[in-house]
Formats: sequence, structure tokens, C-alpha cells
Amino acid sequence: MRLSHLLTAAAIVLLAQTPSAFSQQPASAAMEITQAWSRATPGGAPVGAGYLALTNRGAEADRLIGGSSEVAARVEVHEMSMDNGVMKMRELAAGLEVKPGETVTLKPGGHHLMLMGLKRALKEGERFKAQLEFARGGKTEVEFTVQGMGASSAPGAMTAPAGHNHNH
Ligand SMILES: [Cu+2]
Repeated sequence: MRLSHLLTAAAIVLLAQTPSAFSQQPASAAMEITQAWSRATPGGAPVGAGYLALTNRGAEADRLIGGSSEVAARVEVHEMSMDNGVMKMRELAAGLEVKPGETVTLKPGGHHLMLMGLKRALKEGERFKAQLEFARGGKTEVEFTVQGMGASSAPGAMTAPAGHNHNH
């Protein structure tokens, strides 16, 4: 299956990263945040996007309701949907629920974080900080890694469609 293949590739990349990659853990909540990435934006772009995977290790459901970032005026949780054959997005007013034991992945074409009022262009290879807010768990600091403009998945998995892999 394509999805499981991508997830496996992402997991391998995470294992290969430095220990600091595992430090994006909420202090108070049971929500595990991994694979936080964003896409480079052209100069003057008013918005950017953030993607990540949320795994609920706790016993209670929680909801991602929004956040803030040093690079944007505000951060919203968006969903994509088809409306008469046209892809549209809108803010999830009630937030994005993650049930106990569940992993929800925010990715291009699906749920995503919208960086509204982008203060500057996001450049490939840089990192920026954001604070995510959960209904139960409160606020959590996360660092996003900026991928290229054409990136479609978390670091490492994006090279798969081009037939490139990192098996040596
Ligand atoms: Cu959006």
C-alpha cells in the first residue's frame, strides 16, 4: 500500500535524525507531534502551510484548535473538501480531533495548518517555531522544517515519486 510505504519511509528518516527530533513533546499533554514540516513560499505570498502527524498517547480525545508562529499573524486549522468538483478549504471551527491511540496526519490535500498573514517568505532548508494549541493539552512548541515548494510529504518520503530512494 502506498500510504504505509510512505509512513515507513518517514519512520526511517525519523530514526536517522538527531535526538533533538524527538524533543517536540508537549510537557503537559499526551499528544505526540512528529514530522512537522512546511513548504517554501514565493516572496510576497500571504499564507503558508504547516503539516505534521499527531499521535494521541493519552486516554482522552483531544483537539488541535489553532496556534501561533513567529512567521505568521495567526495559525488556523484547515480542512480541504470537494465542492462541485472544486477543491476548497475552510477553517475547522471546532478543531481537529485526535482520539486515544489514533494518529492523524496533516498533509497537502488534506487537513493542514494555515499560516495566515505570513510575515516573510519561507525558505527551503530553514526552520521556524510555532506554538500549537490543544483543547485539553494546552499549548505546545513545535519546530517546522521547510521543504521545497514542490514537496508533497514529510522529509524523506517526498523523493519516492521520482524513483529515488535511500537504500544503500
Ligand atoms: Cu488552508
